[in-house]
Amino acid sequence: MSKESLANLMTEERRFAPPTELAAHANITAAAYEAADADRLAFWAEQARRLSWEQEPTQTLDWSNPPFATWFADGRLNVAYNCVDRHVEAGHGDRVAIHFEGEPGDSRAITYAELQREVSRAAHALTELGVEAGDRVAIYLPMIPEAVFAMLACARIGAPHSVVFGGFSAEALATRIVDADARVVITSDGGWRRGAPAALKPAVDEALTRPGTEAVRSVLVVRRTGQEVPWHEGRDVWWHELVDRQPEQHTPQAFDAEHPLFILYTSGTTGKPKGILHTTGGYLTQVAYTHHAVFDLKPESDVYWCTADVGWVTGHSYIVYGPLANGATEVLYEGTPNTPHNGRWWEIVQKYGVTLLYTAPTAIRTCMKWGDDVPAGFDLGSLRLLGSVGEPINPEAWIWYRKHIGGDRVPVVDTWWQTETGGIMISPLPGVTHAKPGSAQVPLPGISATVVDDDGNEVANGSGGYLALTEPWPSMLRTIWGDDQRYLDTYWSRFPGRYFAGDGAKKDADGDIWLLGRVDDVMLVSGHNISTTEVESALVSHPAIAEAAVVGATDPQTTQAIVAFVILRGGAAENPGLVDALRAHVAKELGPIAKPKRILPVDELPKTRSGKIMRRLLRDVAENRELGDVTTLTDSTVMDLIQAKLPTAASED
Ligand code: 6R9
Repeated sequence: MSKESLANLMTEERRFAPPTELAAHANITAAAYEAADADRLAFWAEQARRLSWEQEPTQTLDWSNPPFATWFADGRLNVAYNCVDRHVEAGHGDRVAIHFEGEPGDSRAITYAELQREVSRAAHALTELGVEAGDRVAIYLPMIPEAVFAMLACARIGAPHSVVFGGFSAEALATRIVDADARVVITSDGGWRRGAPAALKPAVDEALTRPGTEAVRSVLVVRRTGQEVPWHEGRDVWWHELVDRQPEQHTPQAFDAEHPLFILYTSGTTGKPKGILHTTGGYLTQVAYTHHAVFDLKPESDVYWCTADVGWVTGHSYIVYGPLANGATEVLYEGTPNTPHNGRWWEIVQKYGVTLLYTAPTAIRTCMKWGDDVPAGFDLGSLRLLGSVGEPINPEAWIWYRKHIGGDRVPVVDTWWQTETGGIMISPLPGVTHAKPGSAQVPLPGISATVVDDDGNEVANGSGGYLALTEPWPSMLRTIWGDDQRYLDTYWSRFPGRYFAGDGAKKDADGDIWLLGRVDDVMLVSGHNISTTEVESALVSHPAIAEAAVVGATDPQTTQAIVAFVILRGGAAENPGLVDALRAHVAKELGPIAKPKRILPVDELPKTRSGKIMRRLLRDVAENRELGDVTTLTDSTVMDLIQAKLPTAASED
């Protein structure tokens, strides 16, 4: 039996140097690593000066009561002032903050001066509804500008927001409203999705019939689609009636650096969702710094676009707080990538001259499936940097992204982080790092991470194990809302003194970090712990495969057997020899131990709204079990299609 916590099977030889031009003018050079290594806390104290404080902090980290940290605790600031007003005061009121692109093709350019007026009015409106500092506000909106206004208005008055994905059900919304004890819900009649209005307000009405939601006094409703909405007199208020009549000026009040900014729920594998709590000073410092460093943002000339939903942490940190704190001009898009055609995203890049694009591997692999000719039909010459987040990006998808979207000239940065970490933790720096396809590579300056084995010992280069964060960081979660014990148990008890991220990882021969998927998904095959990521990457490196998901299914001979679900690339045909060819290909790439026992071509894979593959459900299918909880699935019909494929599944020994 192998004692390895996680096998290291894949090697990658390709390297990409930073483009000379980018490196010559990069926001961050290798000196940042040296500065942070010399004095980590002084480094972060320096980054905190990127913000405007009403009272500059003299304290940096207080770690006297681990794992409960405070950062910059005696500083006072207003987050909305930092993201909006200070740019107007600096003379950038005419700069576009947000280029909004609606799914039906409507658009709106919002300057920083307008953003200031919108946020100010919304802040007054919330105050009129009785919201005070510390009260929680639930936000359940599509990707429209009011989502950003609402979040910043909450921040402005010190009312922590809890944004709930517009795609979540009334049940999920109710659970989150109850847990956070929200006082106000901000929603809309609906949003545009795949060419049609999709209602949101009825889900709020239903959620508010559930016990425990009685504290909700008001529902503020944005009119987006114009569809019919059920109305509760005395509780429901139209945004355009209440907000639009408020004064345009609002004086932001400073709050303590540890004042709560938001709660964001992560589903977790079991039990009730965890309310991840983030506070203000440390969070804003790290998201502003990392956005500046990793995306090399030049606010005067760049057009930045993060395709995430605001209901996901990526939307919080890299649509709202990081970019706006840095005075960026950014795109906000309401709809899906294939409405009305598969090239919609590339049309948007061309229209706005997007220079920095941040998206998820799931989207990249979907574009691979649609075919190279789709992006080739647009001028993507404005792009100068591409980012990836959310899942491991398979080397082949990384290469495709660089080549077909980035014209084989722009750097790709693979950024690892979590809702819990608040900001990016492990990522190349575009002007410094020699990039390796598929690897997030190194902790950012000021961040300490490593890979450990079952006993908590750091693994040698070339070995796999568990990702652990070894020092506190400014944008770390402060606790799980209302459940300090769960915070301790979930993150800090597996390796005492260190944060356990729940991800498998390895260090390659150079010491670079590769993320290998959630530890819950690791497969045990004949005594070897094999990561889903490596087998999936090997499958995706075959020219016929766009996307793959593998799971370990109980097997009498080998403990678990590898079962792979694959999506073919545009143009590739399902043929009788394909399954054999794929098995041989994986054996060649990773060794015979990693050869899938069964391979099933499918049309879609089950994913969460943030695009992560739900392997748990595929395991249920592979083991012929009834499906578990499907409520966080984007599209539940996907599972019916997969199950319908089963009888024809090829199975070899
Ligand atoms: C930002 C975000 C966190 C989990 C994380 C890991 C996976 C995110 C990744 C990545 C490999 C990357 N993950 N980025 N895995 N490489 N670059 O996604 O937050 O929704 O909380 O998910 O996502 O498994 O632990 P969240």
